[in-house]
Amino acid sequence: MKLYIGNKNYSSWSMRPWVAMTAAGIPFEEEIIWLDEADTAARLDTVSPSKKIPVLVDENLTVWDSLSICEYVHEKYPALNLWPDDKRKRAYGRSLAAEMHSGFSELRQAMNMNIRLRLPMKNYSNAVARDINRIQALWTESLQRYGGPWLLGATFSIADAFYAPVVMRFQTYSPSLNDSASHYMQRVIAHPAVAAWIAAASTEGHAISKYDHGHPE
Ligand SMILES: N[C@@H](CCC(=O)N[C@@H](CS)C(=O)NCC(=O)O)C(=O)O
Repeated sequence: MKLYIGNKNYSSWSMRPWVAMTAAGIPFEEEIIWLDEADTAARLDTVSPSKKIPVLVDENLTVWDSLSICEYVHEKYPALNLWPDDKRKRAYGRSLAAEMHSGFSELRQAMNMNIRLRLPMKNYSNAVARDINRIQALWTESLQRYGGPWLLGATFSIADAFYAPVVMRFQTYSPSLNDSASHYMQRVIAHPAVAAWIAAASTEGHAISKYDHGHPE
């Protein structure tokens, strides 16, 4: 399988399946399509039906969109527990991932992912504060419900992979968080799959200057 991704420093959507697959030990090749460069559109055109990454190619099958890629690899490797066996726990985990996938647009705009940047943000809108509070509440509730250290308990799942880019954003912009959320963040940052992504992001170059001084919108 080959996973096409964007810059590790900026591409929050790419981070999700890459981290989920790496954490589960699924073998895959990766190819980076550098964003915001002269040939980006042409390269996206050749691999991605949606002209966006991430895209997974498995022989003659193309799977696009971060969530469907994670669901596909979970079905291909069910024994790796990217989702839990228990149907109710799995439904809860899918709710976490779906809420991230379709929500938090205020936070995503105001705090774009830029792993190399440190820019503590003193003021943000009420809408961004609501997103931060909601994420903090759902982390805290999940950790209490399943006992941690990950959102669904003992195994790092697709739900954790979906929130890993939020952890990167919180690391950059430093909103104040409760202890449970802060400790969860530290565990995510230290997870070997996330640490490998961060290390690559730190040295990959290909800076996009409009994103390198904070939030663009
Ligand atoms: N909902 C999609 C979003 C994918 C997306 O927006 N990808 C961005 C990069 S993070 C992209 O490919 N942008 C193309 C471009 O900037 O030219 C997913 O979950 O995969």
